[in-house]
Amino acid sequence: MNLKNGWFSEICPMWPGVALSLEIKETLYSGKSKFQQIDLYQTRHHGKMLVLDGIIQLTEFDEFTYQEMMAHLPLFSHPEPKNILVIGGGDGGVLREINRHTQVEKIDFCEIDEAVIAVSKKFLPGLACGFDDPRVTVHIGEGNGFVKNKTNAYDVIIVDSSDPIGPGEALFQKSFYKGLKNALKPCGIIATQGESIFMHQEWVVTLARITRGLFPIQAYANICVPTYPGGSIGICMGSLGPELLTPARIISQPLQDQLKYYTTQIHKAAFVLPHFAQKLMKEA
Ligand code: SPM
Repeated sequence: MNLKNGWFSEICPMWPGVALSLEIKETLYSGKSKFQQIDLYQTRHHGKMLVLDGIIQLTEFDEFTYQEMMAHLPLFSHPEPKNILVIGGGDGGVLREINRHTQVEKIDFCEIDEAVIAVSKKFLPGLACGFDDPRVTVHIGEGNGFVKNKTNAYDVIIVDSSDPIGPGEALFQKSFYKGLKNALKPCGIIATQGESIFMHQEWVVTLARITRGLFPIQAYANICVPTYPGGSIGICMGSLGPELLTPARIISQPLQDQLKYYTTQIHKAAFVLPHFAQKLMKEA
């Protein structure tokens, strides 16, 4: 049980010996879907918090950092992103960010667990606000199977997965990445949840190896997320054409005014890694 004396503690074998605890005011929802345990808490100091199988997916306090970077890094790296696929991220936060791009024409959104979408629509309207955009088509099902049937279809694919335990596991396999590559148009870009350079070096290396084996351009970007273990998480990116380290397009002022984290400078800075992480990437 990770709820005790009014505190939620995130305890997971993927980051042994450390637990992030947040003070809880109220449990707003707790239920088991076909795939996982879903809990939605009102915390005392970090807004609402979505937890899947005991692992923090987001808090309203800092969700913008992850959602903005997962969406805007790949979209601004691409010169003309029109067709987008999102796998996972049933809370809708990444979708909210993609929808801000007016040149995007079509978004396929594939989520395995429709209960996550339903709970998010009910309790996190600030995140799950983009599902009704006419450009969005929601597909309920497994991401791996979905991409297998797609060829030459997308400019950008974003995989907003949970960790590689439970329903997210299949999204960390080489066969899945092969499917992503095949589903991309010739100059396409992928961005996937890339785990933490502090807490999950094996996964960071595994993903770097997989993407390097498949894509001519590969990079890892680091994002600050105070409520994820170690305080940061990465984005593993692969490109069939466009450079990733500097944006292909400069953000307009009206769009910049809507954002809290992403800027052109942050885009470039996210790829500048500490020395140990640079070495890790070199060895990968
Ligand atoms: N749209 C937000 C969904 C979050 N998806 C990523 C969640 C990762 C949770 N674990 C972070 C711990 C680092 N392994």
